[in-house]
Amino acid sequence: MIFENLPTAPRSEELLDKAFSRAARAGNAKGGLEAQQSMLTVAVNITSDNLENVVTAWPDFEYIDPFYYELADAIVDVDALRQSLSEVTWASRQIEELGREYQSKLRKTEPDTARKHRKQAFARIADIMDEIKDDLRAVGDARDELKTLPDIKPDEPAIVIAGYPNVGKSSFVNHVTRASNEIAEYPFTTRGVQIGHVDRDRVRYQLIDTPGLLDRPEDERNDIERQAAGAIEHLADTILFFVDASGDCGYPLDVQLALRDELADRFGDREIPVLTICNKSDRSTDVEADAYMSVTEEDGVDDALELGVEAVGHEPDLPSRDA
Ligand SMILES: Nc1nc2c(ncn2[C@@H]2O[C@H](COP(=O)(O)OP(=O)(O)O)[C@@H](O)[C@H]2O)c(=O)[nH]1
Ligand SMILES: [Mg+2]
Repeated sequence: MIFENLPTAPRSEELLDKAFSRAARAGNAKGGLEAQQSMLTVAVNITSDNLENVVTAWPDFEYIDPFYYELADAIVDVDALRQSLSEVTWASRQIEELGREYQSKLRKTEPDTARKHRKQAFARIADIMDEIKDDLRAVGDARDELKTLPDIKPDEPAIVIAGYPNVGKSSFVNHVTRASNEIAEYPFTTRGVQIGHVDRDRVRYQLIDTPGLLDRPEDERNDIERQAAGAIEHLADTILFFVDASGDCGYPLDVQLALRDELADRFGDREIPVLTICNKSDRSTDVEADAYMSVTEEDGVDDALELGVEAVGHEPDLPSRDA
């Protein structure tokens, strides 16, 4: 996952403390003018390098998969984040430039004057660090939040499981993926997202159960959920819409079918098939569906999965053995 390995962003004060204490040590090792010069070099390098590293660790939002972009944007304000990142870049360059300016002032001066210049340079570095204090904090917070995104791979074919609560979505994902199942938690739903994997003809398919996203009508979702559901549109290759014709799940069948039609409209525009899977066939099959199954009775489950896999219509681009 692209946000998984982002390093923590240092706080302004923290980075400044580190830079100045290393600078003091470097100064102690020498004397006179040279001490001032190496103090300046160390303080400039530590601050500007660390700031630069904060920024380069991030992927370029221009080029990331739209799925990740929208998902990230559901959790943090990506525009604001990019602005903060560019402020940090600005600060890094500003400090480098300041370093060059003061190094030339330190050339051929009395140690006392050099010391004054060096102190002035440190004060200006501290000012710059203070100016981007909030940006560094925002970048650090964004990193902490995005790090927890589940390991969904936009380039692997994805079968998204939708349907009202209690229709058997999790039971299905658990059943067909068994031990390979992982539970990840989206920050915008406390219920956890389950991602399972199945392999067919050397292609790995992701099965994604999305509680809170595709389990109720659009107008009942909050902004974050709506945006996250939008991200799913970039991801899904097929939607398996589960219905419980018995209504045991707590939602009447017509209400369930209305949600299915809403999704079919929306995903149909993107040519993503929405298949109706009647689960709990041990209770009722009284609905027109593409497949009937009972997860608990282990009846028809593999056929339903196979239907989803076929609907993906994925052209397997197998990794070349010579590569
Ligand atoms: N009778 C019956 N119950 C089922 C079937 N599949 C799941 N359930 C039950 O329905 C309930 C809700 O299942 P769950 O997988 O949590 O639904 P989800 O909310 O859609 O993820 C659980 O008690 C399951 O044991 C089935 O095929 N038949
Ligand atoms: Mg569930």
